[in-house]
Amino acid sequence: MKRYLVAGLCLVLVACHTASDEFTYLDTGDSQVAFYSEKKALNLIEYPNAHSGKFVYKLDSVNPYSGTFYMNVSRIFPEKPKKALLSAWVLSDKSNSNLNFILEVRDDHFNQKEWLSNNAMQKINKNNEWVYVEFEYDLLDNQRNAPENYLRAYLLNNSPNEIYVDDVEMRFY
Ligand SMILES: [Ca+2]
Repeated sequence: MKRYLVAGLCLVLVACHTASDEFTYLDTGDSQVAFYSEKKALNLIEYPNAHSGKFVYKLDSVNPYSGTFYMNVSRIFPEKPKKALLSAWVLSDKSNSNLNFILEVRDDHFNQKEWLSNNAMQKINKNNEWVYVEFEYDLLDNQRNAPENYLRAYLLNNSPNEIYVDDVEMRFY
């Protein structure tokens, strides 16, 4: 158990170059394949019905955030990405939950330029089953893809109910 926890908490950036014009960053919560994060995630838990592997993020009122993607635009992509797609697999009681997908645009002094929030509950049509949810962001708007910018992306549970999240992915193209 402890060995798995250590592996799960070892947050290492892994980029997957899936096509000539696309970069993907995947956080399975399970091993070295995880987002870069400025701090350790305290809410990775072993879950019998994980979407992948053994670990998922448990978002509740104590730890409402998933792992955070956080990267300078100039490092994300060889050329300026035009769009970003934030996706995840979500398991919740849809009637009582409030999950948001967040993209922040920050400058090189960590000042927030934009905070973009999308409510995912309209896309979650099953109770307590894994559902795939995605939101696309236009990075050409407001010069979000300027090389000096930083992008932060994560999921935020705004309800007191437990929501489980697995395989959070940021894709740029
Ligand atoms: Ca997993």
